[in-house]
Amino acid sequence: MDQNENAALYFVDRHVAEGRGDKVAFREADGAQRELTYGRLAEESARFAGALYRHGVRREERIAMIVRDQIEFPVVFWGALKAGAIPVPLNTLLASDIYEAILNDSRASILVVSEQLWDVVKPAIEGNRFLRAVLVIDSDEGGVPEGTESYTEFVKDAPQEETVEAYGDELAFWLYSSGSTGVPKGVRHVHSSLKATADTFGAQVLGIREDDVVYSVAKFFFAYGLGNAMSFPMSVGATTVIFGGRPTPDAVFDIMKTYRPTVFCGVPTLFAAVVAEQEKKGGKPDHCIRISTSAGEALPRDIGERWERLWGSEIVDGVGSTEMLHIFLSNRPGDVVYGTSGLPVPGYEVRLVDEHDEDVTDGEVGELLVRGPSSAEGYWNRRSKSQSTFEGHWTRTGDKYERDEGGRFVYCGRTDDMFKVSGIWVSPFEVEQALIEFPGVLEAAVVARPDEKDLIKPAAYVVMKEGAGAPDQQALKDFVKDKIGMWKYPRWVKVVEELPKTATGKIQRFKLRD
Ligand code: 3SK
Repeated sequence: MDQNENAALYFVDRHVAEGRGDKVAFREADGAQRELTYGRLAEESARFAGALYRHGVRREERIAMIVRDQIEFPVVFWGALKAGAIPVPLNTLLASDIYEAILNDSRASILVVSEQLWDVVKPAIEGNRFLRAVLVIDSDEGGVPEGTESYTEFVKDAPQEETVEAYGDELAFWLYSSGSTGVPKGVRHVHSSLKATADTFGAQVLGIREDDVVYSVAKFFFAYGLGNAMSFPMSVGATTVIFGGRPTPDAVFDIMKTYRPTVFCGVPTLFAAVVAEQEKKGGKPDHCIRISTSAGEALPRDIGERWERLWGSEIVDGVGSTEMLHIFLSNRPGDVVYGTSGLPVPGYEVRLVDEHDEDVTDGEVGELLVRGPSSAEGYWNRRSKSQSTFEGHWTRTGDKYERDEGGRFVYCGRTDDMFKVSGIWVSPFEVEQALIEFPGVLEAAVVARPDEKDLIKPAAYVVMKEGAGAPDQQALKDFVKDKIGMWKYPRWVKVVEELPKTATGKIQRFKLRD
């Protein structure tokens, strides 16, 4: 790809010119189980671009998408890019009031919604002054809610438009990030960033190939899912299996058996649940996965090791961010050290700095800063937050890390999750890792809490594996004490049904502190 071209030329149109028109790009594993070839994607996205023009949509107008993982997602996303409009995929699990805030913030003029999500979206658009059309992706049964238009009718008979010229540095799409603190910010990405992540993590870490079949439990609306399931496979003409439903362990086993993915992209909570389920069933899973990736939250060592024993292939754990579009620090296939986030991805540089912005030495904890070709242009309408996050070429991640003797990066927690006990820093992540090694514990989250003398101590929330009863509190505390040190053990342990998490699986510890 010319660094100065519309990303849709490289990711979509090129495949037809290179003879991959009949190859399946996307295969649905649920719903109507449709397939979309590269050729049809090129045509249908050009038709969506034509329908946008016919409707009077101009360049840079925002096209909000509240669209499940289904084949219309890539059609709308690439169609908007072809027209020079800005697709804004939104998390499909949000509440009405958050949709209302985001739709107003983005001033999107078109909204595309999956019909299954209409009930939660409806109240969000009632007072909206910016939307000129709401398109509901309808099934064959026909009939869309009052005040909306049928997506099928919107694109019907529209001319297929040529992909508009665009600069690599030109804005292409936005993603809304709620981070681990919950306030969504519009993160603005440029055309060249999609190829930058495909050329770095996609090609040089994952080694994505044309004959791969990818399944990502992280959905398209997420930066992690967008790379895994869209730009990486589309950079080489591979196939993606898409599943709109909730990725339960049973659904994942079924997809592995039926659709035979070779690349599996998960998050730690899901890996933990799938491993626990496989251990309960006994035997080995039926699959042909050659490599798996994990992100969203550091992967506990124990989960990585148990997975590898059962699946016979590695999980490459890494860290990325919505601001950097994908993973910039990662383990490498054949050189995985579980419990670490590995090394910088080729093309990216990282630094660890103290509170005075001085580089820390190996073994000391510092904030992780990253520099690389896919950083966002900034946040929409958040000047001060943009200035404090994007410092010239460097982007602040808000993650605390230390570099071990081997030069690998070890996650210590979010900047605002770390706390001191008896004057010594405690990483909630380290305590959580120790807790999940205790028999019966599936997941854990640790936060700071003042004791009766108003001194800060760790408090733990644990989710137990199915069928495991409540843990023996004293045994659990002693276990953590022995593993990681006297002062770090949780003084309080509460068993809960589930932990509050972002859509990528990051634990929202601030909700537990509240
Ligand atoms: O959280 C992560 O590690 C991540 C990875 C890739 C893309 C986006 C994110 C947030």
